[in-house]
Amino acid sequence: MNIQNQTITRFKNNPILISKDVPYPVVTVHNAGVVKHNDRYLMLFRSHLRNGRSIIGRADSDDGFSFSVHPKPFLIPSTGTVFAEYEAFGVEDLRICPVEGAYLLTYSAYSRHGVRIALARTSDFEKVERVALITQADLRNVVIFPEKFGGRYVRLDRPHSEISQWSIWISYSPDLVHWGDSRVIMKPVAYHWDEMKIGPGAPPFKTDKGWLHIYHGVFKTMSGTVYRLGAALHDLDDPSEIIGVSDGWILQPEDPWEVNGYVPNVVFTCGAVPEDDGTVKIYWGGADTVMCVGTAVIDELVALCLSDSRPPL
Ligand code: BMA
Repeated sequence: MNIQNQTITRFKNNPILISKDVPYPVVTVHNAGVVKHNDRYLMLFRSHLRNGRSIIGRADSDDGFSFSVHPKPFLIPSTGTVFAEYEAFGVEDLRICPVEGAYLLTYSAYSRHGVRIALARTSDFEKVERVALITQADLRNVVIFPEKFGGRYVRLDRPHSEISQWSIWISYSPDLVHWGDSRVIMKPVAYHWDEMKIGPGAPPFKTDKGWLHIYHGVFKTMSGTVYRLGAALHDLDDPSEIIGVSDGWILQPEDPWEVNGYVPNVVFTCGAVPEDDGTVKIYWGGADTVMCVGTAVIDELVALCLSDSRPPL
């Protein structure tokens, strides 16, 4: 059942990855970053362990739909380093940001001190180097733009506040370690599908009309929250300027493995891969339990942002 015009075409064999595909014991496979590297699709997915804490695994694919999982986890909480204190409760929701010929990995580091973002770097998905903890708590969902602007790296992030709804902010850095000039650029809209909170989703990618950002939005109902996906278009030269935001969601939980699972009624993205043919593969976790993929026409997503825009703030 699809109750709106189909913006994203779900892959017919969803879900594409489940816990049984993983050769070590995990209970979920979800919220994965995905990138195309040397003509192969690289997926870094989150899994809950039976103790409720998360680690990151790796899966590879030739076509972006059929993935095989590596025998060992890709990233587990650090021990014996400055990161250890802040990753003790697990590592979650990793994004793969292609920047300057390498991949910047941003992930949520959970500990008794709250959740903050750690940054790691890899060039080959074999060797991973942790760079820095780049936020304080509580802050998650950081995606870094593929290009620098005015000589600075730029990220979207999502601090948490009791006063204002969870909103999307932008921050700048000369060196990837020190971030500042932060300001809010997009907020939830009252009595709208994303009225409870919004947050960065997949790292933004370039289109003719602007940087396209697939984000998540949350709505609170009498029987819990619903996580959906939306699209926002940022100015090519100044990504702090949002040109348009699709008024409606582009994906909502509908398949049984999105409606029911570890956390019901969730579609949550950490990765999208634009293709040369003008389509984009969007990857999402279903109900915090499985991984799914769908395709969309990039021009159609852009048109939704431009023709049917709601105010960003
Ligand atoms: C958010 C994050 C995501 C998760 C979502 C739905 O707050 O924790 O990792 O997918 O909730 O449970």
